Amino acid sequence: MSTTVSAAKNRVLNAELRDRIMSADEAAALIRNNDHIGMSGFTGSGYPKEFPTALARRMETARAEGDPLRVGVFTGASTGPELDGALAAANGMQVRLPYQSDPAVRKRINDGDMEYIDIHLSHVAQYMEYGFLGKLDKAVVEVAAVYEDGRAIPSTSLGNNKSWLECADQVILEVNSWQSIDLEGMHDIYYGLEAPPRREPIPLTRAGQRIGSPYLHIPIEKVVAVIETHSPDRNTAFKEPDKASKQIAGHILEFLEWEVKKGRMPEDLLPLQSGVGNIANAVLFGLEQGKFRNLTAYTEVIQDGMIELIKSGKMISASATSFSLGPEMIKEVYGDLRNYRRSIVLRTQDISNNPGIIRRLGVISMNGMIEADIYGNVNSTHIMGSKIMNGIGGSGDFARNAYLSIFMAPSQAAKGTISTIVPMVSHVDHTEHDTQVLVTDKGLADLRGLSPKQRAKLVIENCASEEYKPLLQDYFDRARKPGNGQHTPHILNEAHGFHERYVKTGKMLP
Ligand code: 0RQ
Repeated sequence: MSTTVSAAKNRVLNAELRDRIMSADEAAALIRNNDHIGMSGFTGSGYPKEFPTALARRMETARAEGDPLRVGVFTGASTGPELDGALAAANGMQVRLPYQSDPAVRKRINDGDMEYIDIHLSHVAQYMEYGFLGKLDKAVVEVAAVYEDGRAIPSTSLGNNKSWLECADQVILEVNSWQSIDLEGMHDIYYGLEAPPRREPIPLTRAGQRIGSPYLHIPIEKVVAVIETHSPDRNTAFKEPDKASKQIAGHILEFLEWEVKKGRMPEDLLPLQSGVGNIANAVLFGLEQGKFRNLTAYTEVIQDGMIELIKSGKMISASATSFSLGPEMIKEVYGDLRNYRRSIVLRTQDISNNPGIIRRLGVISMNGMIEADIYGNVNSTHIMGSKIMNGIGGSGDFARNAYLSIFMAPSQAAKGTISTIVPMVSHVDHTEHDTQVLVTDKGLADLRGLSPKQRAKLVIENCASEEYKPLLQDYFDRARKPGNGQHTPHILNEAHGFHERYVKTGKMLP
């Protein structure tokens, strides 16, 4: 490379791209009704900030003029308020995939204002490439800088950016000077993933290994707009772990120690995957205080708890597709990326969440859940069977393929009006076949090698809260009455009785 970005005055070193610099409003004017747009962004990191806000403004104006402008928005995962929040407020999304966690988007979906396609994160790129998602009209991707030869230093998440750039008809770049150029060298973008039957094995055998390029290749000829921005990533702060989260973390740590003692895992464990949410973060903080050393992570997001593990030297390498840090941790980590890029590698999400690699590495997967049933089926996504919470995200990529798959939740939700252990889940994301360990604040149930009835006994005994235990036991006892199927006993007209009662009375207890 001839000029380094640090030596240059600006972040757009390619002359052709410099000629295409324009305002976010001018770029938003290039969007047509019904366009499908692939945007960067994974949690509150690396998403375009000025373009979607300008697009939302244009949508409001278009509506006032009776000329609707609505688009399909595809991303890596959830994003920030300037993207999901702004477009939902303008009711400007016809369809959204593959994951969201914004309250305004959630409301639009649950009110029926827009469609939501909730798919495994590892599937998105191939769905796009094979044409199942229709045509991709635009890619809108945030990068930290672009060199004269079209190589870009990616931003703080990679998600599906490589696929959006390859599949879209036209590309809009946000070049964000708020992002540190010390991100250069942190990413690993694998350009060797061909479609079957040409697909060769991905040559990745260690969590922290680099197998690709640190740069995204920008197709200069497709770029129709470059927007220069200086806007921060936005993630909400993690809550201090509460009592239930600490208890869950304690049960998991004790269990992992037991697995090591039994010789089923090495002393430095296996690569960790930790899901979204406060409980997952609490487990990472628990590991920081525990005795395990030389830990690695093969996961989706680098959270605060993982940074603490790296800082204390307990974690030696972490692979993910995105940072997902609270505001204080953002300041600390983004200010010291030269140091962190020695132990952190960011990949595209078809590699960070690749089922084959997860199985190969033997990942320990830990994900939050909404509810589980007595047989081990898990609902990660729906409230009372029909309202979406966030989405399946990467939980399925990891849970089915992990060496050890753990699901966790407090035993009660919504001030005790809800039991998270129920007779039959109101929606299934992870089947009983994929759930190996269930954990609540009450305890842990190791379901490996057990039949459905044996699992139910253990789940009721170890995971249910005291208030709901007798109700679950009574259901299970009556379900086993002669004449009922004795493999996975259920009383069909009562299986969702807890949920029905909650919908009618506001509590699952009679
Ligand atoms: O509601 O926010 O109004 O207080 O759900 O619950 O206990 O704070 O749990 O933040 O860990 O999130 C499953 C949603 C858990 C998350 C889920 C209510 C509860 C509260 C949140 P409030 P908590 P967490 C890879 C992994 C799917 C994606 C995934 C998730 C709110 O973990 O989205 O795993 N997982 N990705 O009160 C009704 C119940 C409830 C309930 C909890 N049974 N019924 N409401 N709540 N249980 C990473 C990525 O993919 C990026």
